[in-house]
Amino acid sequence: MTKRRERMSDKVSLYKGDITILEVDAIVNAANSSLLGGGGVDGCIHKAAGSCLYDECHSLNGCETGKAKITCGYDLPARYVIHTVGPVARGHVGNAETNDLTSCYQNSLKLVMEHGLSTVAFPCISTGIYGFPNEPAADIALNTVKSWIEENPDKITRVIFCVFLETDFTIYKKKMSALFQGM
Ligand code: AR6
Repeated sequence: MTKRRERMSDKVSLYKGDITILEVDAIVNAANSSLLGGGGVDGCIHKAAGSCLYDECHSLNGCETGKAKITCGYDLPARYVIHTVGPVARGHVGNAETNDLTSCYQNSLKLVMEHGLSTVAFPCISTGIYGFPNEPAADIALNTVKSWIEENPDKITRVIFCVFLETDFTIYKKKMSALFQGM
């Protein structure tokens, strides 16, 4: 049987399951540009956080692709939600999709740092309804976070990659053990 939690290093870990139960400083939401909720992980986060999250999101005037905005976590165990908007890839990975997905991770981590937070959990942004292929999306997520940790070694205590599907768990586990050894 596959283990559902992997601690790859002091700084990163892999968890398979529902992001809304994680007791971390911030969870990241794979939102759409309206920030007013939707399906997938976005729907789960809004449902678990309650209607105050919708009200705060409503005041933010949306969010562009690749950018990120932060709100309180309300009824979630997480203190904050960082809402980022991934590219709509529909199976295509070109420069625009790659750059936008990279920006999602970078801009989310920038908010983590600006708010002095130390633990953050990411879902597999864009790989569900937005159709970004899983393997290249994992490469972008992992390499962007790795670079960020290397550039900001004192700024964060833990990044959790929260996957939902067995296929992502397998992809992340393999890539993470190669990429984060000794970190
Ligand atoms: N916890 C963690 N991951 C989850 C959860 C959960 N509770 N539920 C789903 N996932 P998606 P996108 C995984 O579709 O592709 C929404 O309608 C899911 O298995 O949520 O960025 C928004 O409003 C997948 O691995 O996000 C946008 O319109 C990953 O989360 C659009 O979908 C992302 O899948 C965004 O699409």
